Amino acid sequence: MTKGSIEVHHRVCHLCEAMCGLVIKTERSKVVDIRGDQDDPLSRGHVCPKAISLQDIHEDPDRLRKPLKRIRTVAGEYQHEEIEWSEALDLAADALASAIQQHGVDAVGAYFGNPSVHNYGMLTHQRNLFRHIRTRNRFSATSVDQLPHHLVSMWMFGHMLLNPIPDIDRTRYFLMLGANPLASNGSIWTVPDVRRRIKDLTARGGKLVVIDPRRTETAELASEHHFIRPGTDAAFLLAIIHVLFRDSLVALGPLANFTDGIDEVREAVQALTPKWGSEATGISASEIVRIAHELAAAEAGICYGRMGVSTQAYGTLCQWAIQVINVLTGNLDKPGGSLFTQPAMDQVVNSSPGGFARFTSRGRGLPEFNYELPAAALADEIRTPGEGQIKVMFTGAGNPVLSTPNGRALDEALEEVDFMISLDPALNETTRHADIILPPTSPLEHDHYDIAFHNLAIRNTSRYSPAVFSKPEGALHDWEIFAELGDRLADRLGVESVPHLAPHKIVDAALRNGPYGDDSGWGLSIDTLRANPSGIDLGELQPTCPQRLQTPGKRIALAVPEVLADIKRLLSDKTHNSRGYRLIGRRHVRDNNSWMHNHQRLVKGKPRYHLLMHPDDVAEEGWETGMQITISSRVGQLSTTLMISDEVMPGVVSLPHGYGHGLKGTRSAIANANAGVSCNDITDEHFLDQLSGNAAINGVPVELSGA
Ligand SMILES: Nc1nc2c(c(=O)[nH]1)N[C@H]1C(S)=C(S)[C@@H](COP(=O)(O)OP(=O)(O)OC[C@H]3O[C@@H](n4cnc5c(=O)[nH]c(N)nc54)[C@H](O)[C@@H]3O)O[C@H]1N2
Ligand SMILES: Nc1nc2c(c(=O)[nH]1)N[C@H]1C(S)=C(S)[C@@H](COP(=O)(O)OP(=O)(O)OC[C@H]3O[C@@H](n4cnc5c(=O)[nH]c(N)nc54)[C@H](O)[C@@H]3O)O[C@H]1N2
Ligand code: SF4
Ligand SMILES: [Mo]
Repeated sequence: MTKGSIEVHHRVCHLCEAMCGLVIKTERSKVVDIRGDQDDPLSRGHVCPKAISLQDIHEDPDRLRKPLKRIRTVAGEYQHEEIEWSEALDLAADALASAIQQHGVDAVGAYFGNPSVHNYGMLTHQRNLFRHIRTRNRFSATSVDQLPHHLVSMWMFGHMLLNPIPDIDRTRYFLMLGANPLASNGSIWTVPDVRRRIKDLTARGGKLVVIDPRRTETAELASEHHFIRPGTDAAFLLAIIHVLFRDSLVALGPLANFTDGIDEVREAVQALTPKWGSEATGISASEIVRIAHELAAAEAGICYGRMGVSTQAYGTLCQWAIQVINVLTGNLDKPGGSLFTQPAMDQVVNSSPGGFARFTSRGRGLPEFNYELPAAALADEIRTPGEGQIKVMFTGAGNPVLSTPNGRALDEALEEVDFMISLDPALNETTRHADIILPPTSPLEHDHYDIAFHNLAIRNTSRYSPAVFSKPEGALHDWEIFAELGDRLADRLGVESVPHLAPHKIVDAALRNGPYGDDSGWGLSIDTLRANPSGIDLGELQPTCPQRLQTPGKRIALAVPEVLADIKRLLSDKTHNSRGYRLIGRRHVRDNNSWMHNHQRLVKGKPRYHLLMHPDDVAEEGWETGMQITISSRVGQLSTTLMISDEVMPGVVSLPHGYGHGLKGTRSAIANANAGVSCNDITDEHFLDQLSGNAAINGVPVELSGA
């Protein structure tokens, strides 16, 4: 559509999981306005302050437009300089081929970061390269994040991507642990405009109960907030399950026809009384009993937990207990409870169900999940000599130096690989180690279909976004870089390459073959979506079980042996509930992990990377706001500014992640001027959810000194 010289584009925001619809106005090659798309059936006009930064990302003078090669200067220092695409791709392919020919495919390590799931070309075309590199040394941000969700879904429902989604718009009672959607805009739960949805919930007489060691923005809006000692949620949840059995509140409804393992679960929680739960968590036994009763009595209720409960020492046990509670109260697969989506491009049908512990890491014997090893083992796998050692490292859309535990050790290890390739638009803390950086087009220069997050949304919708700007001369999209590199590697290895089908063609085929495709009344395709630029509403979530279950016999498996064994680990763990300061993270609505600190409109205002500490603790230590505090853990220490806040509970300190910029050789002027410290310099790569190998970046034991 053209109005004078102003062009109007419809676009989905890909920055977080909320998938807000946008209307972007441009004049020639400039963005002149970005606002919410009122006609988007999911986001209904909502945006957060990050939406406008799509313009800043596009215009960022530090964003790489051409490949960089790292060279050593006469002074012995490293620096990056621009080279042509063909040279960069050849150098990268040479390094990969020679590592594979000399040492085998495991000599290539790969780490994929969070934005790789928000960029559909990265999802569709990774295999153009990695089908030639079936390495065991694959890592991703999943294992510093949602791995327990996938594992539990695989075990209980038969597919790692069959994640139940909280039906907030129809619920009466919402028990939320370790999530702060007011800042994060929802996770494993695509829920744009969550503030209004929470307000609507309480306005219709429903309740939101938040369990969090910090009184977050979400807790402020909740009907109730309870502090919990970090890392002890499993005890709270298991005690709730105990009460459901003890007080005869178990009522599965229709789920009873296809659920197994209830007796084993009853048996496993028999001794886990509210009193026991209370000792660990700090939440009183009577409150635990009351919450269990209220959830069970609600006409429709939800138990949901996110980052704060998956990235802790019992993350998998927590996510399992959450789903068990939803099943035992009859709230799974029920409107107003938690439901499975029926997306137009169904990842449950289109991808592998997942697998666990088919091999382990060489260094510490940590289990793979879905052919990925835990990110906490990456530095080990670079450093441990012998067969399978990583010689060439590939990173795509990730910044593990700032985002994975003991990032400093990884920062050092990355200097030890023979060659490193990064697919990334930024010269940052991680990519500064790369010999070759391959920068893709900006988000506004490529089209988008959200392959991942329609699968997790509170409503079934479908939306395609054409590119806002055409691709600059010579530039390549992420998917084209994978395809080009894949071809070159295939050539060097003497194997066949894969055809390059543009991502929208792959999506078109999936849509037309999907549940709303050619064989349905919807006739969904890229063409129908082009004709409906604000997206198409496919309706609210519906009960889908048992048909949607992917387990043998289409049954829900409650008694997961690995998890039941983990309850015993919890019971014998003397450190689980030990006193001393515990470190937790926090998110701010204007941050996005480590990578959006180079945009003035997002970083303006007071610095956001100070340490929060409760007034009683500060008084006891004899400290005051503004002091420099040294925080130490098993792996290292850092210093930052103290801020008194009764938002955090006594015994808990909070630092956000994703800061710690300003390292030598990086190129991000604004971020480097607001560098902050990286809390992952003190999170511990040995402090894990031992069952899954997921990093425990919350509840890390730390010591403080005011020197
Ligand atoms: N202590 C602590 N640590 C944490 C967390 C925490 O809460 N506390 N959170 C964890 C979580 S949930 C996550 S997901 C991870 C995130 O960890 P990562 O994914 O490793 O890190 P990001 O900061 O998201 O880095 C994203 C990178 O992708 C690049 N990028 C952005 N868009 C594109 C694109 O379209 N194409 C390409 N090729 N590159 C792109 C950016 O330039 C940047 O380098 O951090 C984890 N680490
Ligand atoms: N603005 C913004 N939005 C984002 C991101 C971002 O960096 N910034 N990152 C995106 C990503 S990659 C993800 S994965 C999602 C994450 O989405 P969320 O999980 O909703 O985000 P967090 O704010 O990390 O919420 C975790 C909460 O857990 C609490 N917590 C910490 N330890 C414990 C504990 O032991 N028990 C309990 N009960 N709570 C605990 C923390 O205080 C925090 O409030 O957000 C996404 N959206
Ligand atoms: S909440 Fe903000 S960052 Fe997330 S999709 Fe919406 S506008 Fe984008
Ligand atoms: Mo994440």
